[in-house]
Amino acid sequence: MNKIPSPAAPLMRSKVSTFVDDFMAQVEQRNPDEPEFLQAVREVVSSLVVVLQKHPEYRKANILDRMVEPERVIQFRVPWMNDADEVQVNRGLRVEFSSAIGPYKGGLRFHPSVNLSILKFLGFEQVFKNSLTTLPIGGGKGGADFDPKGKSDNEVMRFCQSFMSELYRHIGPNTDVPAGDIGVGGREIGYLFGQYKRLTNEFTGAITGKAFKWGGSHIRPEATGYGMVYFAAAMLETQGQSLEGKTCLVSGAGNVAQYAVEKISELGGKVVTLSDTSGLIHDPDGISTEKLQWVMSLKNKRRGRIEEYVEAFPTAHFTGADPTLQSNPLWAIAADCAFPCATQNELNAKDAEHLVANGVKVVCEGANMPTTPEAVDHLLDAKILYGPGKAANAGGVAVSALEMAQNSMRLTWSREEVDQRLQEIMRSIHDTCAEAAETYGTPGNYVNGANIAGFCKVADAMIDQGLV
Ligand code: NDP
Ligand code: 2IT
Repeated sequence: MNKIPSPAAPLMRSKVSTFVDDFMAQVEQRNPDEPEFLQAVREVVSSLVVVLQKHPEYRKANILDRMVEPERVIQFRVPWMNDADEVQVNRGLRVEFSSAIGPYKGGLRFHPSVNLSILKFLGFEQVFKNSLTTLPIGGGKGGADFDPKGKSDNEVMRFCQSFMSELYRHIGPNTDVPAGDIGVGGREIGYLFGQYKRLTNEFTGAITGKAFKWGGSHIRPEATGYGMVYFAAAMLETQGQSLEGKTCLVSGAGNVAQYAVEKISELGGKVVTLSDTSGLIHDPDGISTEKLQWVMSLKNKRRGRIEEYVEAFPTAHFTGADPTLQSNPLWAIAADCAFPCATQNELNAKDAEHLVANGVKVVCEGANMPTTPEAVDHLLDAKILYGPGKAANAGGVAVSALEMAQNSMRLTWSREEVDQRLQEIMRSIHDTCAEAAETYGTPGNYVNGANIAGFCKVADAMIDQGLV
């Protein structure tokens, strides 16, 4: 355990960073080659020094060292046959990070980039996020380095069935409850649940994101995007503002981005961008309801590229993705609000400079850790309203927990009821983060607020439950 700066001493920036550096040196030594995980841990630990100073009980129980170690990591082989009758092998993983406040809960990601570092960063973030939701869920994350892009429905089904043939023994409605994430949407959840049910001979809420007709919850598909917009609206409200009339940038074109566009438009904002791995579209007229329906059909049914948008709507422009560029042209478009909804580290320091120079008021994260640490510092220094993903995108997992509750009761709530609960939860997360930031001396800093409030609940539960 590292030495925390004494509570009696004034909390100098240099002492904080010495503690963080020493702590991170240990974490790095134990987890080499896990840059995303180390990035996520560093951010959280940097927020927590003030809490550890005030709470000797957390130091005595060595909570921080315990929290950065997942309770369990499962890795398995996923063999499957493609349409050409060729044997394929992928790697499956489930990181069961913390069950301090409830069953492990978090999504599955199918993407070629998936590895232990990425799933540990996502699982670690999930612990704090789930704690903030007010609901009894622990944290986990899983997935595979499988790329659903370009695969037939039958190939995706065979992959999902093979993946679940191992995962089923580790999950359950009171143990670990997976859901979707990048590359895992309604189609994949259907195949995964079908195989789970077949193997266990039980119809239970062991997976969320199910279709409404067979055990899902209203508003779960919408929840992450809607929740993020509710969070942004709450941040704006603290400055007497709203989304009405605001020009907004949204990145991504998947589940989170789509419903972010829908809710921003409903609240009077104008979304002018979307993107995918092929590049970005800029539609200065705004993405109307009709255009959004077209994007949903493109992405969720035809599974095409965002580039096709400009053929359907010629007033828009397409810019192809260029990995040699040092910044993303999407974030250089002048706007009032920015909503990164694609993937981690998609908004860097240069991008943040562009946003600030263009007078952005809000940056609110639908994706997990989309903003690099340098970019976050830049936004905070510029006093931009910045909503970190673990708070702002918690609406998805919150409605997953409401799906679990409905499954346990064998009842379903109406759209209105679930949306009402989602709005209350996002409001509560916002207020909790704002209060924690204020209590610990950094008013308006939602990063510190989210990390501190998320941490304290889990830490208290760990102390109550003893050394397990
Ligand atoms: P989807 O798979 O539905 O969509 C992801 C979108 O981001 C796609 O447009 C995809 O492009 C793009 N994208 C993915 N990876 C990259 C990359 N490396 N570079 C550029 N673009 C990329 O995923 P979701 O919308 O569900 O997830 C988006 C983000 O939101 C993720 O960070 C996820 O962890 C987070 N999140 C999701 C929640 C949920 O409920 N689904 C809840 C909370 C957070 P393409 O179409 O070309 O693949
Ligand atoms: O990152 C996330 O919060 C999700 N992908 C949703 C997890 C869930 O269990 O609904």
